[in-house]
Amino acid sequence: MNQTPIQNSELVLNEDGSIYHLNLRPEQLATTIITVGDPDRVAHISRHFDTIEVDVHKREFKTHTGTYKGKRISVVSTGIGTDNIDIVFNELDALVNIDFETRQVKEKLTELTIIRIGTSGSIQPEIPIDSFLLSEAAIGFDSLLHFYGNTNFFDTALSEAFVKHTNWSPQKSKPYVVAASEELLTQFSGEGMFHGITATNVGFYGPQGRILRLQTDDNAMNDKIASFSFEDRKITNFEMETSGIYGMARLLGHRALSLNAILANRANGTFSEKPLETVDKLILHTLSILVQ
Ligand code: R1P
Repeated sequence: MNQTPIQNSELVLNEDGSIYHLNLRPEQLATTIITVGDPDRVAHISRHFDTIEVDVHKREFKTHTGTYKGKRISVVSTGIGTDNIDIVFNELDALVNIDFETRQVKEKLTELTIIRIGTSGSIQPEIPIDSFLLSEAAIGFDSLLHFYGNTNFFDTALSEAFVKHTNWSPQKSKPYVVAASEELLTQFSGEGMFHGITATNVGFYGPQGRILRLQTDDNAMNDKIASFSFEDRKITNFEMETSGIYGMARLLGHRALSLNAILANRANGTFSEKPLETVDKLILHTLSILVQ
Protein backbone atom coordinates (compact mmCIF):
# COMPACT_ATOMS: atom_id res chain seq x y z
CA MET A 1 0.00 0.00 0.00
CA ASN A 2 1.68 3.20 -1.15
CA GLN A 3 0.68 6.34 0.72
CA THR A 4 1.94 9.87 0.43
CA PRO A 5 5.00 10.11 2.71
CA ILE A 6 4.41 12.12 5.91
CA GLN A 7 6.19 15.45 5.43
CA ASN A 8 9.30 16.57 7.33
CA SER A 9 7.34 19.28 9.13
CA GLU A 10 4.79 16.76 10.47
CA LEU A 11 6.97 13.81 11.40
CA VAL A 12 10.07 15.58 12.68
CA LEU A 13 13.20 13.43 12.90
CA ASN A 14 16.60 14.40 14.30
CA GLU A 15 19.81 14.00 12.31
CA ASP A 16 20.54 10.60 13.85
CA GLY A 17 17.12 9.31 12.78
CA SER A 18 15.58 9.66 16.23
CA ILE A 19 12.14 11.18 16.80
CA TYR A 20 12.03 14.90 17.61
CA HIS A 21 11.26 15.14 21.35
CA LEU A 22 11.84 11.67 22.75
CA ASN A 23 15.17 11.47 20.89
CA LEU A 24 14.68 7.71 20.42
CA ARG A 25 15.25 5.52 17.38
CA PRO A 26 12.74 2.70 16.76
CA GLU A 27 15.08 -0.08 17.90
CA GLN A 28 15.59 1.65 21.26
CA LEU A 29 11.99 1.22 22.42
CA ALA A 30 10.46 -1.87 24.08
CA THR A 31 6.81 -2.74 23.51
CA THR A 32 6.17 -2.67 27.28
CA ILE A 33 6.53 0.89 28.53
CA ILE A 34 6.29 2.46 31.97
CA THR A 35 5.62 6.21 31.96
CA VAL A 36 6.40 8.49 34.89
CA GLY A 37 6.04 12.23 35.28
CA ASP A 38 9.35 12.97 36.94
CA PRO A 39 12.54 12.32 34.89
CA ASP A 40 14.33 11.39 38.15
CA ARG A 41 11.84 8.55 38.67
CA VAL A 42 13.16 6.80 35.53
CA ALA A 43 16.35 5.72 37.33
CA HIS A 44 14.33 4.76 40.41
CA ILE A 45 12.71 2.13 38.21
CA SER A 46 15.68 1.09 36.08
CA ARG A 47 17.88 0.58 39.14
CA HIS A 48 15.89 -2.63 39.61
CA PHE A 49 16.72 -3.78 36.04
CA ASP A 50 19.22 -6.55 35.16
CA THR A 51 20.63 -4.43 32.32
CA ILE A 52 20.14 -0.94 30.82
CA GLU A 53 20.82 -0.77 27.08
CA VAL A 54 19.45 2.72 26.32
CA ASP A 55 19.83 5.96 28.32
CA VAL A 56 18.53 8.97 26.37
CA HIS A 57 17.42 12.38 27.63
CA LYS A 58 15.98 15.49 25.97
CA ARG A 59 14.02 18.20 27.80
CA GLU A 60 11.69 16.45 30.30
CA PHE A 61 11.70 13.24 28.27
CA LYS A 62 14.14 10.69 29.67
CA THR A 63 14.17 7.05 28.59
CA HIS A 64 15.89 3.97 29.97
CA THR A 65 15.36 0.71 28.09
CA GLY A 66 16.57 -2.51 29.64
CA THR A 67 15.43 -5.82 31.04
CA TYR A 68 13.79 -6.71 34.34
CA LYS A 69 14.02 -10.45 35.11
CA GLY A 70 14.57 -10.95 31.39
CA LYS A 71 11.61 -8.83 30.18
CA ARG A 72 12.47 -5.87 27.96
CA ILE A 73 10.91 -2.66 29.30
CA SER A 74 11.28 1.04 28.44
CA VAL A 75 10.75 3.65 31.15
CA VAL A 76 9.86 7.07 29.72
CA SER A 77 9.31 10.32 31.63
CA THR A 78 6.53 12.53 30.33
CA GLY A 79 6.93 15.64 32.45
CA ILE A 80 3.70 17.14 33.74
CA GLY A 81 0.37 17.45 31.97
CA THR A 82 -1.70 16.14 29.08
CA ASP A 83 -0.03 18.50 26.59
CA ASN A 84 3.12 16.42 27.10
CA ILE A 85 1.09 13.21 26.85
CA ASP A 86 0.10 14.27 23.32
CA ILE A 87 3.79 14.45 22.40
CA VAL A 88 4.84 11.27 24.15
CA PHE A 89 2.00 9.12 22.83
CA ASN A 90 2.24 10.32 19.23
CA GLU A 91 6.00 9.77 19.25
CA LEU A 92 5.85 6.36 20.99
CA ASP A 93 3.29 5.27 18.41
CA ALA A 94 5.34 6.67 15.51
CA LEU A 95 8.38 4.71 16.75
CA VAL A 96 6.55 1.41 16.25
CA ASN A 97 3.91 2.15 13.62
CA ILE A 98 5.57 4.49 11.11
CA ASP A 99 8.47 3.48 8.88
CA PHE A 100 10.99 6.32 9.35
CA GLU A 101 12.69 5.51 6.00
CA THR A 102 9.59 5.66 3.80
CA ARG A 103 7.65 7.98 6.18
CA GLN A 104 4.60 5.78 5.71
CA VAL A 105 2.32 4.10 8.23
CA LYS A 106 3.21 0.41 8.49
CA GLU A 107 0.70 -2.15 7.23
CA LYS A 108 1.01 -4.26 10.37
CA LEU A 109 0.49 -2.16 13.49
CA THR A 110 2.08 -2.90 16.87
CA GLU A 111 0.11 -2.60 20.09
CA LEU A 112 2.08 -1.16 23.00
CA THR A 113 1.43 -1.87 26.68
CA ILE A 114 1.78 1.35 28.64
CA ILE A 115 1.61 1.61 32.43
CA ARG A 116 1.75 4.98 34.21
CA ILE A 117 3.37 4.93 37.64
CA GLY A 118 2.39 8.32 38.98
CA THR A 119 1.74 10.25 42.15
CA SER A 120 -1.66 11.60 43.06
CA GLY A 121 -3.89 13.20 45.70
CA SER A 122 -6.92 11.37 47.05
CA ILE A 123 -10.14 13.34 47.50
CA GLN A 124 -11.94 10.63 49.49
CA PRO A 125 -11.16 10.34 53.23
CA GLU A 126 -11.16 6.52 53.10
CA ILE A 127 -8.30 6.41 50.56
CA PRO A 128 -5.32 7.22 52.77
CA ILE A 129 -1.86 8.58 51.99
CA ASP A 130 0.72 5.94 51.02
CA SER A 131 -1.95 3.70 49.46
CA PHE A 132 -2.13 2.63 45.79
CA LEU A 133 -4.99 3.33 43.41
CA LEU A 134 -5.70 1.92 39.99
CA SER A 135 -7.62 4.26 37.67
CA GLU A 136 -10.56 2.28 36.24
CA ALA A 137 -11.40 5.36 34.21
CA ALA A 138 -10.31 8.97 33.91
CA ILE A 139 -12.41 12.10 33.72
CA GLY A 140 -10.44 14.73 31.79
CA PHE A 141 -10.83 18.41 32.60
CA ASP A 142 -8.20 19.10 29.94
CA SER A 143 -9.13 19.60 26.29
CA LEU A 144 -6.62 17.28 24.58
CA LEU A 145 -9.03 14.67 23.29
CA HIS A 146 -11.38 17.30 21.86
CA PHE A 147 -8.75 17.99 19.19
CA TYR A 148 -9.08 14.44 17.79
CA GLY A 149 -12.04 12.79 16.04
CA ASN A 150 -13.31 9.24 16.61
CA THR A 151 -13.90 9.65 20.31
CA ASN A 152 -16.96 7.39 20.35
CA PHE A 153 -15.44 5.53 23.33
CA PHE A 154 -16.21 8.44 25.69
CA ASP A 155 -18.58 7.57 28.55
CA THR A 156 -20.91 10.50 27.92
CA ALA A 157 -23.60 9.36 30.39
CA LEU A 158 -21.08 9.72 33.21
CA SER A 159 -19.67 13.05 32.05
CA GLU A 160 -23.14 14.53 31.50
CA ALA A 161 -24.23 13.51 35.01
CA PHE A 162 -21.01 15.06 36.32
CA VAL A 163 -21.58 18.37 34.53
CA LYS A 164 -25.10 18.52 35.97
CA HIS A 165 -24.04 17.58 39.52
CA THR A 166 -21.22 20.13 39.68
CA ASN A 167 -22.89 22.81 37.56
CA TRP A 168 -19.59 22.77 35.59
CA SER A 169 -18.92 26.13 33.97
CA PRO A 170 -19.19 26.03 30.14
CA GLN A 171 -16.14 28.35 30.07
CA LYS A 172 -14.06 25.34 31.10
CA SER A 173 -13.31 22.45 28.77
CA LYS A 174 -16.09 19.86 28.55
CA PRO A 175 -15.15 16.93 30.81
CA TYR A 176 -14.63 13.62 28.98
CA VAL A 177 -14.46 10.10 30.41
CA VAL A 178 -12.30 7.24 29.10
CA ALA A 179 -11.86 3.76 30.57
CA ALA A 180 -8.63 1.85 31.20
CA SER A 181 -7.66 -1.21 29.18
CA GLU A 182 -9.93 -4.03 30.49
CA GLU A 183 -7.13 -6.59 30.18
CA LEU A 184 -4.62 -4.53 32.17
CA LEU A 185 -7.26 -3.68 34.74
CA THR A 186 -7.80 -7.38 35.39
CA GLN A 187 -4.06 -8.07 35.42
CA PHE A 188 -3.30 -5.36 37.99
CA SER A 189 -6.38 -5.72 40.24
CA GLY A 190 -5.63 -7.33 43.55
CA GLU A 191 -5.27 -6.97 47.25
CA GLY A 192 -4.13 -3.61 48.53
CA MET A 193 -5.13 -1.75 45.37
CA PHE A 194 -7.95 0.81 45.55
CA HIS A 195 -9.99 1.32 42.38
CA GLY A 196 -11.54 4.57 41.28
CA ILE A 197 -12.22 7.24 38.71
CA THR A 198 -9.26 9.59 38.41
CA ALA A 199 -9.79 13.26 37.63
CA THR A 200 -7.12 14.71 35.36
CA ASN A 201 -6.64 18.42 35.96
CA VAL A 202 -5.00 21.18 33.91
CA GLY A 203 -3.03 22.57 36.83
CA PHE A 204 -1.85 21.74 40.32
CA TYR A 205 -3.27 24.73 42.20
CA GLY A 206 -6.51 26.45 41.13
CA PRO A 207 -7.63 23.59 38.86
CA GLN A 208 -7.30 21.21 41.83
CA GLY A 209 -8.94 23.66 44.22
CA ARG A 210 -5.72 24.59 46.06
CA ILE A 211 -5.78 28.11 47.43
CA LEU A 212 -2.52 29.87 48.28
CA ARG A 213 -3.07 33.57 47.43
CA LEU A 214 -5.61 33.22 44.61
CA GLN A 215 -9.26 32.39 45.09
CA THR A 216 -10.80 29.95 42.60
CA ASP A 217 -13.95 30.54 40.59
CA ASP A 218 -15.83 27.93 42.62
CA ASN A 219 -14.69 27.26 46.19
CA ALA A 220 -17.08 24.32 46.47
CA MET A 221 -15.63 22.54 43.41
CA ASN A 222 -13.71 19.81 45.28
CA ASP A 223 -16.68 19.03 47.55
CA LYS A 224 -18.93 18.73 44.51
CA ILE A 225 -16.44 16.45 42.73
CA ALA A 226 -15.97 14.30 45.85
CA SER A 227 -19.73 13.95 46.45
CA PHE A 228 -20.46 12.99 42.81
CA SER A 229 -21.44 9.38 42.30
CA PHE A 230 -22.60 7.58 39.16
CA GLU A 231 -23.84 3.97 39.31
CA ASP A 232 -22.02 3.60 42.66
CA ARG A 233 -18.73 4.84 41.18
CA LYS A 234 -16.93 7.84 42.64
CA ILE A 235 -14.17 10.21 41.59
CA THR A 236 -11.34 9.24 43.91
CA ASN A 237 -8.20 11.21 43.10
CA PHE A 238 -6.57 14.11 41.23
CA GLU A 239 -3.54 14.08 38.98
CA MET A 240 -2.57 15.54 35.61
CA GLU A 241 -2.03 12.90 32.88
CA THR A 242 -4.37 9.89 33.01
CA SER A 243 -7.21 11.16 30.78
CA GLY A 244 -4.70 11.95 28.03
CA ILE A 245 -3.02 8.57 28.45
CA TYR A 246 -6.30 6.64 28.27
CA GLY A 247 -7.65 8.73 25.41
CA MET A 248 -4.53 8.65 23.25
CA ALA A 249 -4.09 4.91 23.89
CA ARG A 250 -7.66 4.27 22.68
CA LEU A 251 -7.20 6.42 19.58
CA LEU A 252 -3.87 4.83 18.63
CA GLY A 253 -4.77 1.22 19.51
CA HIS A 254 -2.54 0.68 22.55
CA ARG A 255 -3.30 -0.74 26.02
CA ALA A 256 -2.90 1.64 28.94
CA LEU A 257 -3.31 1.61 32.70
CA SER A 258 -2.63 4.32 35.28
CA LEU A 259 -1.38 3.38 38.75
CA ASN A 260 -1.23 6.05 41.42
CA ALA A 261 0.80 6.32 44.61
CA ILE A 262 -1.45 8.43 46.85
CA LEU A 263 0.84 11.04 48.40
CA ALA A 264 -1.76 13.61 49.53
CA ASN A 265 -5.19 13.30 51.05
CA ARG A 266 -7.06 16.46 50.16
CA ALA A 267 -10.05 15.49 52.29
CA ASN A 268 -8.07 15.60 55.54
CA GLY A 269 -5.15 17.82 54.53
CA THR A 270 -2.36 15.25 54.99
CA PHE A 271 0.75 14.60 52.87
CA SER A 272 2.99 11.51 52.91
CA GLU A 273 6.08 11.58 55.13
CA LYS A 274 7.74 8.88 53.01
CA PRO A 275 6.88 9.66 49.37
CA LEU A 276 9.95 7.97 47.84
CA GLU A 277 9.38 4.77 49.81
CA THR A 278 5.71 4.67 48.78
CA VAL A 279 6.53 5.23 45.10
CA ASP A 280 9.28 2.58 45.24
CA LYS A 281 6.80 0.06 46.66
CA LEU A 282 4.45 0.76 43.75
CA ILE A 283 7.36 0.41 41.32
CA LEU A 284 8.34 -3.02 42.68
CA HIS A 285 4.70 -4.13 42.77
CA THR A 286 4.22 -3.06 39.13
CA LEU A 287 7.43 -4.73 37.94
CA SER A 288 6.51 -7.98 39.70
CA ILE A 289 3.12 -8.08 37.95
CA LEU A 290 4.70 -7.31 34.56
CA VAL A 291 6.90 -10.41 34.77
CA GLN A 292 4.22 -12.80 36.14
C1 R1P B 1 2.25 17.23 39.98
O1 R1P B 1 3.07 17.38 41.08
C2 R1P B 1 2.64 16.01 39.15
O2 R1P B 1 2.60 14.83 39.98
C3 R1P B 1 1.64 13.90 39.50
C4 R1P B 1 0.74 14.73 38.61
O3 R1P B 1 0.03 13.95 37.69
C5 R1P B 1 1.67 15.74 38.01
O4 R1P B 1 2.36 15.24 36.90
O5 R1P B 1 2.18 12.80 38.81
P1 R1P B 1 3.75 12.45 38.59
O6 R1P B 1 4.36 12.33 39.96
O7 R1P B 1 3.76 11.14 37.88
O8 R1P B 1 4.36 13.54 37.77
